[in-house]
Amino acid sequence: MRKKIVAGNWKMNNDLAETEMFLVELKKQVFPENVVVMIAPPFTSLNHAFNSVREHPVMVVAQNMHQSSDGAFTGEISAKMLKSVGANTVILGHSERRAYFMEDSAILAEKVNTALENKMTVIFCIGEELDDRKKGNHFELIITQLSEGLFHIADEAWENIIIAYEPVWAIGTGETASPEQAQEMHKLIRKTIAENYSKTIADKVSILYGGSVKPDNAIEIFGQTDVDGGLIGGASLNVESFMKIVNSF
Ligand code: G2H
Repeated sequence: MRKKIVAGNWKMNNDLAETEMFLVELKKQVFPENVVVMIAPPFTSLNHAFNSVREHPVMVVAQNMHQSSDGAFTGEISAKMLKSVGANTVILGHSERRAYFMEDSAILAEKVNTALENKMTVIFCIGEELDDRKKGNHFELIITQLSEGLFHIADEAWENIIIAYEPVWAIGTGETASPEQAQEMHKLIRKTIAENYSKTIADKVSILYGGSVKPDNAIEIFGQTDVDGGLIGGASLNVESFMKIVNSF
């Protein structure tokens, strides 16, 4: 059985007081036993969130980290720093990092290595732009992002990898991939992992869908065979809508 996961990616939202207001509400909720619930607050709220949810089945994860272990990288955060504030999981390769912060596959492969060396779990994001889909390049592009970012890792490292497929054209736009489009891509991702590693490994990897997941479309998307949950942006900022999505399996 693969893990079902719902992860809220807060992006650059919620200061410390807003984080606490959200957590006060979240901690009153009962989570389904078969779903791993994660939230990814900004760096400034990580430690507070980690301490606040200690007694609750919510994992606190980071949205990014630097590939180096330490040094003169003004404004950056290392794996060790994240772990010191309770974040043992990190989102890497989000399309916003790729697009606005020029993170290419080479940098992301380094970040993956650093995270794994530090015994962290990685939520590795991949996704095509609208133009790629229009040109029919989307399958090829996803295979390239997968292989350049991840296919150098050892078999056993896959235990610490979660994939998030996020078509860029569906992020924050209100436009969602259809359940069939999501399933088609998730199936391809799993098949590609099986071909490059093994079916056993591929069958165990959780593949999340991200891109305008909302309470009214989550059930259909999560109902697809190869969709194991979601990476949720906008709809994770409100406890009520987030919980509806958590309860959508
Ligand atoms: C995709 C997603 C969360 P949203 O980036 O990572 O955001 O749900 O707002 O499209």
